[in-house]
Amino acid sequence: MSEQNAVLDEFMQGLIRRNPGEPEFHQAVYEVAQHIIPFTMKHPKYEQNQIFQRLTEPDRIVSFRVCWEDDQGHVRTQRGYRVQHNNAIGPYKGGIRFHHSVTQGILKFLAFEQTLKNSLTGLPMGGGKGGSDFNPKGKSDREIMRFCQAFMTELSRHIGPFTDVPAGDIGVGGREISYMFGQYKRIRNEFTGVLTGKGISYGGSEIRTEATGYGVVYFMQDMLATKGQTFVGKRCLVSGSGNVAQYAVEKINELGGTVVAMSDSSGTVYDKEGITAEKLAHVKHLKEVQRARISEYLTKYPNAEFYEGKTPWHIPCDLAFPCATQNEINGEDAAHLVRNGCMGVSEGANMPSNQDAITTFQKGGLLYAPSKAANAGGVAVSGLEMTQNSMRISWSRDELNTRLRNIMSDIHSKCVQYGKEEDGNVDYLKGANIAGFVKVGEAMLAYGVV
Ligand code: NDP
Ligand code: 2IT
Repeated sequence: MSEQNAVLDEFMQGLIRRNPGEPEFHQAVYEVAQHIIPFTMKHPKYEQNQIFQRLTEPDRIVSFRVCWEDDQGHVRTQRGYRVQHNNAIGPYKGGIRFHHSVTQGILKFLAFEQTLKNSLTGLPMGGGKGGSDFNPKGKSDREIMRFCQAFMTELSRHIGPFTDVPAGDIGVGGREISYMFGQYKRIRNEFTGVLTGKGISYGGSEIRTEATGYGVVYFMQDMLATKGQTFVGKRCLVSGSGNVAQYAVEKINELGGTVVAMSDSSGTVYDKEGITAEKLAHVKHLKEVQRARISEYLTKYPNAEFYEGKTPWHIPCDLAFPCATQNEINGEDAAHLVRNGCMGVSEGANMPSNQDAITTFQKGGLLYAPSKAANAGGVAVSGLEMTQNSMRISWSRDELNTRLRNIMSDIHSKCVQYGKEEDGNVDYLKGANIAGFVKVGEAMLAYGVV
């Protein structure tokens, strides 16, 4: 074993021992450590000051009970969390997830990734993540409101516009942010930019809703340009049908690509004629208004097919956009994509590809954009929402879209700067990890031992 591998191995063994039962956190740290450990061995100031070790230990984690009453008058109890991971370069910033699968380990992986992602945006934001094991599926609007209010009643004592600024994630969209913002305002008697993703008329930003999905596609556009290619005529798979997926599809269509699949946790819709703007409007209605399953797509468009319980990755495509959840692409799925001629993957979801899948993409020579780079557009526009709130102004859609486009290109350039290999290929994962780490690491060094 090389010295680097021995150090990496020892580091990971210690991390796993200190964080038992948190496989997603181990996976996220390994993905970064494989590049940062060798990097810090070449730059001893980071190693001597234990910068990476410190970066893998969250600043703090709060967990709290959330009690609420359902429509039948039954008392329900959930667990809420906020992982305040690192505030070296700005207030903690990151989404809130409501999903039955939420655990402390999942939020630790997300908060760790968020710290590096936020660093890549170039904006002054630290990393955090929160959420609850509350399952929003099948809940009435009033139940959602009561849960959001109960959750914020407790969370409000830990956040603030200069401390920690949460936003949306899985199960938390405009509706939930509004209920939480309303409750914060009521408890604190302050109208302040404490959450992002707010409605436009009460402190929200244009383009925030679209930003993650658009950014994922802009990043792919930049990767394709390095090969002299564009979206025109490319067949694309998009998993998920929530916020990120919807706006990824919208932008792919605008750039001349054809999306042939979308999905949710019940299965995949395959529409070989393409999910056009008109069909996408129907998906948005199904998901945002009716809160229905994706299989309902076939009621209006019977020429499509529905694969129950399946992900989209067996369908032939040129480009793939995982926009649902972590570990939704395994090694076998990745092998299908490579065999079927897929040339690029841009990750909308956080850590959607497992380690086997990433190895398969990289060996297959695909353009592979890891989530911390590709989906950073969402939090970037959240950062711009914070700026607008502080300045008490609102920028136009065009202004914000231009800023988002430039931020995604800057992130692409940073990945190339730190990830270009001797053969000319770009290892975007390595580039994103090192570029994200260096900015946070320099700030931590400046603060001394804290
Ligand atoms: P939404 O709640 O709007 O949509 C989530 C979508 O993913 C739904 O279609 C959902 O299906 C599907 N999904 C969720 N969990 C699973 C699962 N376990 N198996 C299969 N499908 C699943 O969330 P977002 O679109 O906001 O988030 C999607 C991903 O993007 C997440 O990984 C999130 O962390 C990431 N992300 C989000 C950002 C944002 O700005 N919102 C920013 C950056 C990253 P179903 O309805 O059936 O559960
Ligand atoms: O994973 C993410 O980057 C988000 N869920 C968005 C976070 C934010 O603060 O906008």
